[in-house]
Amino acid sequence: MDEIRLITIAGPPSSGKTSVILKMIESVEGLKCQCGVIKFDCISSLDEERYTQAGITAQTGIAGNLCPDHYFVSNIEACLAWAKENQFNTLITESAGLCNRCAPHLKEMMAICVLDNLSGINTPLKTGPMLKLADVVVVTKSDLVSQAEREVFRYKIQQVNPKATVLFINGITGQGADKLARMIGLAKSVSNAESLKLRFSMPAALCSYCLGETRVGEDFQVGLNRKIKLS
Ligand SMILES: Nc1nc2c(ncn2[C@@H]2O[C@H](COP(=O)(O)OP(=O)(O)OP(=O)(O)O)[C@@H](O)[C@H]2O)c(=O)[nH]1
Ligand SMILES: [Zn+2]
Ligand SMILES: [Zn+2]
Repeated sequence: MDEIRLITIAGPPSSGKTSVILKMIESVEGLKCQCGVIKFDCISSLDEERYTQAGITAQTGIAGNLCPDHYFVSNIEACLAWAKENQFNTLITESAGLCNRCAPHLKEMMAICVLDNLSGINTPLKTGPMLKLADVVVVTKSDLVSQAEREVFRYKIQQVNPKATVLFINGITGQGADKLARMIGLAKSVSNAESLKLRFSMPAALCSYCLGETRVGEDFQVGLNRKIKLS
């Protein structure tokens, strides 16, 4: 059975995911023709065009009003089948990571989180399992901050995820992308989606508001909800 190296890349909007993926693919000889990228987003995305312009086969999945990671997990099997049909040996998924509580990361499969060094030093502390459970954390836009800010950011990442390898990559020049390329060379492959498991169970979201309720009062709140404690 064909094996596919599946790599999940997640990070906040505009953190530099596409830039890093493009530079990484370019730095591995022959990868361009052997890999496919699928972008998961909520509302719209122009990433597919950027990949296509770079000669990379890409697709887009728009989650609409669903959490993009819930949408991801219900579609990853079809994405693997697509990659097989195209005879790729590598499938990269790029997720918007809008809801910081979910993560598309899968057990055994290489998991990468991309964070923007400009986003504030406490961003790592506010980022959930997509950072905490990543194997590699890529920090972009460090060209725009001081050495001290780079080191503080690295320290904050390590507080949340001490095991991850932290790589500083410039998404514009590609500086540092070769290190990531070497790491993906070690990534494991999978032959079918049935054996895959999420690293983290998705948070429950099942209440009247998920089903379209717009009225605010308590009488309209059915299902899972939690009340704020005010002192
Ligand atoms: N200065 C600087 N700019 C960067 C770097 N990496 C990315 N950018 C810029 O940041 C912006 C967003 O980069 P993208 O690669 O589109 O980010 P993304 O995470 O893929 O964005 P979405 O998929 O739309 O969420 C672009 O204008 C990039 O040129 C970097 O290392 N340094
Ligand atoms: Zn992108
Ligand atoms: Zn979510």
